[in-house]
Amino acid sequence: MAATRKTVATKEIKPRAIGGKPRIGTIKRDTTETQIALKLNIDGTGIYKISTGIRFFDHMLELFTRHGGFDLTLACNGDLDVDQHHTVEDVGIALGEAFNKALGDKKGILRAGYFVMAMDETLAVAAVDLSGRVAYVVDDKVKVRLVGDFQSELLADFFDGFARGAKANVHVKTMYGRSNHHKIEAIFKAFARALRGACSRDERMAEILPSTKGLL
Ligand SMILES: [Mn+2]
Repeated sequence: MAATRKTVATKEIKPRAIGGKPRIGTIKRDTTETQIALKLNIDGTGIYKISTGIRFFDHMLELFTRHGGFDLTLACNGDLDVDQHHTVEDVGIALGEAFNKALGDKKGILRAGYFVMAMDETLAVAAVDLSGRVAYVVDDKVKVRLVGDFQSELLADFFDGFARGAKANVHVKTMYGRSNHHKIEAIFKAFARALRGACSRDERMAEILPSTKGLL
């Protein structure tokens, strides 16, 4: 005889709104060297459409978007006939500016974040503080001039630009590794996840500025 099953009424649980509406930053930046159109949603799901003319750089920005849980639409038309410098630096600046704009007064965010990212034989760390101050340190241990089609020395210029645009402190470091592709990729993944943490909303401190200075 089959047991009679009682239907138990459960209370309807409403999904809790975590922290309000998505934070979006739109940037249009035109110079004689680069033309950039960018739309960032910090509270995204990793959706991207990215075109810089440098395929390896696109690859890095795509995985940055996915690992950060952001949404990013970015088109850059730069003077790649000169070299990649202006394109990479200006994309860094515009992306940083988009974060700064999207975060607004920075109330109720964690503000600082860090991550240690393993990628096969490579380990990279990143630390970010959305402090309102500008500084960057890049130690990538890349030994070659080109990784794919990307001029590897420009990694530092990207983070320099980002730190200026976002008014942030950004430190990224490859601890060890063999593959130069992995060294740069692990840095971008660690950076994305550190930044994701820094941008995260802190419900308990929702109305509080995460600084004793009164301004970020
Ligand atoms: Mn890769």
